[in-house]
Amino acid sequence: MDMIRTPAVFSQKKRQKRMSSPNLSCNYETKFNKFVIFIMQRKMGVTRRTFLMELARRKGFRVESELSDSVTHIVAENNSYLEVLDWLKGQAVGDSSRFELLDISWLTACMEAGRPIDLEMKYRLMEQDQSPTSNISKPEEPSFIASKVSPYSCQRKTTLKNYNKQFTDAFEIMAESYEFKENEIFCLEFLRAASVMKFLPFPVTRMKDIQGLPCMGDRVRDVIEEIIEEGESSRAKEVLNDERYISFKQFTSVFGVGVKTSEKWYRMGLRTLEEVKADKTLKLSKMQKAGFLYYEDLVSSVSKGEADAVSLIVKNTVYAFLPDALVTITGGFRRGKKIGHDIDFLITSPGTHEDEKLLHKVVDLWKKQGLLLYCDIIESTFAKEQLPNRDVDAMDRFQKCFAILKLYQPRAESSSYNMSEKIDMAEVKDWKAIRVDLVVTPFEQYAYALLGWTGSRQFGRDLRRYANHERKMILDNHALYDRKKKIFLKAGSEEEIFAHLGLDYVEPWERNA
Ligand code: DCT
Ligand code: MG
Repeated sequence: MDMIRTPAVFSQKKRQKRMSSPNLSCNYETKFNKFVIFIMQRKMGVTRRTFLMELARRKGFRVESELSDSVTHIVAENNSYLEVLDWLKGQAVGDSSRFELLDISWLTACMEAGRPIDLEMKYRLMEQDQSPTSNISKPEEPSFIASKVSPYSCQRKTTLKNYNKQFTDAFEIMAESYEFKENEIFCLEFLRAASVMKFLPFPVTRMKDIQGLPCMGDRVRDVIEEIIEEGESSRAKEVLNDERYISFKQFTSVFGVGVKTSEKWYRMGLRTLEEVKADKTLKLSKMQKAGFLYYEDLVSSVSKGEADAVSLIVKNTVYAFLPDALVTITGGFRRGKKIGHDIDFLITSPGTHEDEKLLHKVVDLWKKQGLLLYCDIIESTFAKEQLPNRDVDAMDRFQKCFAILKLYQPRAESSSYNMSEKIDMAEVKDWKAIRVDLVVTPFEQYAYALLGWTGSRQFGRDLRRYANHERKMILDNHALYDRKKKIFLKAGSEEEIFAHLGLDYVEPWERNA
């Protein structure tokens, strides 16, 4: 999680991740060379055709804009076999039998699969097909009812499969620029819209596709409309070129630097990290100093393999002091993500005693072993019977440690090196700095902590909003309180918390809202 939160909508890691800004260009590598697609514009319209061509190219298919000699597959929408033949005649095509004539459903199936799909009968346009859409189901919209989509992401099972990245990338850029302006309302509006788009089981290609969906305000619709029509959002592009945005993006990519510090630096006339580093009058916090020192390592994402390696270190160290402890990886990795910006751990123990020394013992051992590059332990401020916090972005009160660990990485094969090269190898850095969050929770609060720390942030935010507005309950990472009955609801598992809230259970990998 991020340390500096104001208005606390994006995590530090997300900022770091997005340093390699999503570009909006359109030069794609062809992955499937065996055939060449041509998409008919007739009855489809230029906008949708352009969109589909772009989408297919992005997925690695060869698509021609003109009906050239190399074309092998013709794709049509709402046209019968005879209508397509008729149209081909008009194009002065002699032998139309050299083409595969296919319905658009074949192409959308390919897009969904991300690879060519077999030319099954149901996709072929054939003579007996007199009506344009007979026998053809539209796999892109399987009984999808927009008006039934919940405005709360905790009621939308959202996996990592995102059909609408083009839209959600633009929304997240917009949201971040509003976050930098501390405009929380507009920021959340775009984050909510991005979350809804991530849930859709099909790519949006026309305005009709978003009709009836929640969280689609005018500002959001304008961006969608422009992307459908122009292939990109001029507003998102403007943001990416905006001086203030570019500076804030750099500043907040440093561990320990949030919007407030960025604002201060920007007002001082600083624009780049080089300028910040060169300014000797600035007083950097201990955290920011570590952020600059390990900058390169920390902005590069953490892989699943690295997370597993760190997990082993954390478990072994914790078990050495507390053999019956429960150590669980949370955050994005628990949701099935393959990369992250830090690794989040929850530590608890079924025993009745609470050991506030545990975290100190763990970091002391790492210090002795030379594995600890930075650490900041925050003591618990939790008091019994304290009501849950209503602020959905508030930091919880667990004892925790924000650390940077040194993870040694296996060296490349060195047997073939001669002596002088071996000496050079000794100077090669063979470790990577990794951000690790350790959170210690009392056993009876573990389920709540696990639910909160698994995220995503949007999922957690909506869960708490849902509890408050739909159930008159207050939820945070410690507890659930029923305001009407004036009681705390105990839970030993995440399933029980969903049940208390009257919600269907959502698996961790379905919480990528
Ligand atoms: N969290 C929380 N309370 C906060 C802030 C965050 O409960 N005040 C939760 C939400 C997600 C989880 O902690 C982990 O946070 P991050 O590490 O920021 O997010 P992530 O999903 O793990 O993303 P990343 O892969 O970038 O680390
Ligand atoms: Mg994380």
